[in-house]
Amino acid sequence: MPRFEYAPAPESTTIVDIQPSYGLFIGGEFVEPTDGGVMKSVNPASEEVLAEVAEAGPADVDAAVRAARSAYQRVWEPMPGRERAKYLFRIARIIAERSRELAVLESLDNGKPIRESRDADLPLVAAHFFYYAGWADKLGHAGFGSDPRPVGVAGQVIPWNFPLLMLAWKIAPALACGNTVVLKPAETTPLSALRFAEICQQADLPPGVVNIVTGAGSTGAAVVEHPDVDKVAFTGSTEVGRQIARAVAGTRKRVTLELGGKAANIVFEDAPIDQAVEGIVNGIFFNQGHVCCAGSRLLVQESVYDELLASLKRRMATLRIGDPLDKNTDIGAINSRVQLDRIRTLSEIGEQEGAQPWSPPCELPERGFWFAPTIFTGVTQAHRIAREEIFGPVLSVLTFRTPDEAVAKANNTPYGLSAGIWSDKGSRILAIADRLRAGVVWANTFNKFDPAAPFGGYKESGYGREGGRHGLEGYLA
Ligand code: TAP
Repeated sequence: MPRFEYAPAPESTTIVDIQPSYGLFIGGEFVEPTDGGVMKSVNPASEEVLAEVAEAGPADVDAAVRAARSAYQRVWEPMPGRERAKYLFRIARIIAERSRELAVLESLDNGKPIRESRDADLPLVAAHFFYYAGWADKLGHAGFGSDPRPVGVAGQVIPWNFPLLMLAWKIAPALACGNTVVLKPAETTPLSALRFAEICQQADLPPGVVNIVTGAGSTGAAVVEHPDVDKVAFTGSTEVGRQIARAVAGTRKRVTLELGGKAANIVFEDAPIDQAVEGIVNGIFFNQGHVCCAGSRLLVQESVYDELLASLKRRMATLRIGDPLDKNTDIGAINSRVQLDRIRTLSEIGEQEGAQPWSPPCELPERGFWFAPTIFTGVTQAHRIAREEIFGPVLSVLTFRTPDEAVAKANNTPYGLSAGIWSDKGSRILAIADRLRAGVVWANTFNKFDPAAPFGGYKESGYGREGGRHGLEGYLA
């Protein structure tokens, strides 16, 4: 099949003004850290330093929590929900207005393709604020009593894969319910959270309602362990989730954890194969596979295995890898060298354990962090690449013969965040979905998100739900 060559179509970066250095956002102002250090945020597609960012120490975190407590007591908790809603609507509108700038910044700092930051991340970020703005004056009708109260100060820690979207998932429901927040973005992707701080200023949000403390894991730990934090909300790895659960055990703190996943994407023989192939590609290569709910285990019914694999390989050969700011790019850069090393190590282990890797021929840029889209065949359930989260563009392919076998294999994982089912029969989809231990099950589609839909996991994928009416629960007393 002839392959189209695409002319470069780079998005301009002139819309984003990145300062050489940033302080911490505490009490409505950018301030220098008092006991912290400095770290650098790097563009993973070029390894160029984008900005220096403050690393908050315990005294800085303490100042942020104090600011949040004071704002909670003085203005935010006493404010009627309909007034809080106005601020949230204002933030949502500003995000929509500045979405191109935010999308470019997100792609620069994270490495994700502009097509995704522009068409997925940013619309969802704005939608989240709009959605929760709508709840702020209706909390008495949400099913949590006639006059539910906020919890207080929320300490929130987020990962690097969807920096601004994870911020929205955390901050929008917290504020709608009348809580104030101290949020720590990931070390490698702090810039969009700092831009969000500017948006809070632009929206005239009362000082101290939102505080952003940049830093590494120790800053996150200081937020989680601060005695005046009432609620901890964390998204990240299961390993750190465990540490956080231990840190808050025995305290009055509430906690919700959104952790890892190893989702099964199950293709039955009656599935529309071309559509399924699109869903498989979206399931594992969207955002370079840096997706907690990625469809990283493909389960194919044996009778259609050859046809599906041939079609999947043909489709993978058309994926374009490279400059995240090019509008034609499908797969961007891996977020950091550390993550690239992790993906490489697990892929090598996959080969050593006897699975066979395949990638389409593709040239990877010389600078930056890159990994070609890869599928492993000959994978068994015992292989580490079938059990552990790779968090990269690597798909493990397994087969099954009967629906029972598909369910047993899909559930054979310590995680339980998401799953996909591909079949022509609605009755089969419903019957299988009922038996899958996963928080979200997609049918004949994958990686679809909506602020009105709750999202969260079973087992080692965490507890609590974000999104929808359910997402209010963690922020109401
Ligand atoms: P983590 O290493 O867990 O980091 C997540 C956040 O926690 C980062 O901000 C990190 O700071 C901070 N952190 C690290 N150690 C900490 C500690 N001891 N106490 C408090 N905070 C600490 O995860 P990651 O590598 O950034 O993200 C990938 C993982 O997140 C994957 O496993 C993925 O599945 C999961 N994830 C889950 C979801 C949902 S919704 N379930 C969504 C996205 C990602 P640093 O950045 O400085 O390390």
